[in-house]
Amino acid sequence: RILTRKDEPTFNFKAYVVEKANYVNKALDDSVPVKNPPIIHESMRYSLLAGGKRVRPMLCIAACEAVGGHQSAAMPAACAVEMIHTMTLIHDDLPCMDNDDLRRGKPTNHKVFGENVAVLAGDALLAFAFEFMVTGTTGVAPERVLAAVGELAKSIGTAGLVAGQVADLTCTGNNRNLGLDTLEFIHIHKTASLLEAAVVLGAIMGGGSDKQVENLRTFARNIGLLFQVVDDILDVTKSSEELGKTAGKDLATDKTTYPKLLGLEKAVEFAQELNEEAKMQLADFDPAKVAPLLALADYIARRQN
Ligand code: GRG
Repeated sequence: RILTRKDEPTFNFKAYVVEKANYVNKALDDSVPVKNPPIIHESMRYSLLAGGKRVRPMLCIAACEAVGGHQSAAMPAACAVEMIHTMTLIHDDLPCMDNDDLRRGKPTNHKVFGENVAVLAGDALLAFAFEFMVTGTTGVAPERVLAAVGELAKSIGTAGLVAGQVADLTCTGNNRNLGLDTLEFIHIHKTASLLEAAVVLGAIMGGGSDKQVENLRTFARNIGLLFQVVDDILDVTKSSEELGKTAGKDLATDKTTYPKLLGLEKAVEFAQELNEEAKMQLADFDPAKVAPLLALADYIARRQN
C-alpha cells in the first residue's frame, strides 16, 4: 500500500526542469549578444544555444537552493559552467581531437565557422565564463566569489578536465584495453570534475557551510561518475536496440567501457550504488530543499540520451 499524506508537498520534477531550463536559456541568450566582430559572437552563440540538456546549470541552481540560497545568486555561475562545458565540446569536436562532424544533431562548430574561428570561440567562451561569473554575481560575499573562481579554474585544468582529456587521448590508438582504474581516472576528470564544480559553485554562492559544500562535493563526484557509467550502459543498450542484437556497438569495438569491463549487469549495479552513495550525502539537509537534487540524480541514473 502506498501511503500518501495530503499535506505533503510533492515535487514536480518536470515543471522544475522546464522552469530552470527556460531561465538558464534566457540568461545564456542575453549573455553573448552579437557585436563586433560578428563572426566570433555568432560562433559562440551557435554552440551555446544549440540545445544542450543544461544538466550542469540545473545542478548549480539546485545546489544553491539546497543550502537555502536564491537561484539568482547562482545564475552567473550556472551560466559560466555551461559556457565552459560548451567550449570543451567545441574543442573536443575539432579535427585534432575527436574530429566530429555532428553535435546534438547539427554540424559541429568548426564545420560551420572553420577551425580557426572554432578554436577562438572556445577560447572566448572560456575567458568570458570567468568574466561573466565575476561581474554578474551580486549579493554574494567577495570571498565566496573568489573561492568559486578557484574551484572552477581547478576543475578544468590539469587536476580536472584537461587531465581526463589528455589521458583519454593518449590511450586512443595505443592500448584501448584500459583497466578499471584508468577508466575511472578518465571519467572522474573528464566528466565528473565539471559536474562537481557546478554543484560546489552553487553551494558556495548559495551561502552553504563548509560541511554542506563538502557533502555536496561528494554527492556531485558520485553522480558525475554515474553520468558516465549510464552513458556507457546506454551505448550498449541503445546500439543493441538499433542492431536488434544482444551485443551492442560497445562490445563490438575496442572502446573500453564499464559494461565491457564489468559486464552489463554489474555495470547497472555499480550505477545504482553510485546513486545511493550520492543520495546518502544529502541525509542532513532539509528534505524539501534537496528534492530537486535528488530528482536530478535519479534523472541522471535513468536518462535515455
Ligand atoms: C577546459 C581548457 C579546457 C579544455 C578542454 C576538449 C577538452 C579539454 C575536454 C573534453 C571534455 C569532454 C568533451 C568531456 C565529455 C563531457 C560530456 C559527458 C559531454 C556530454 O554532456 P551532456 O550529455 O551534453 O550534458 P549536452 O549536449 O546535453 O550539453
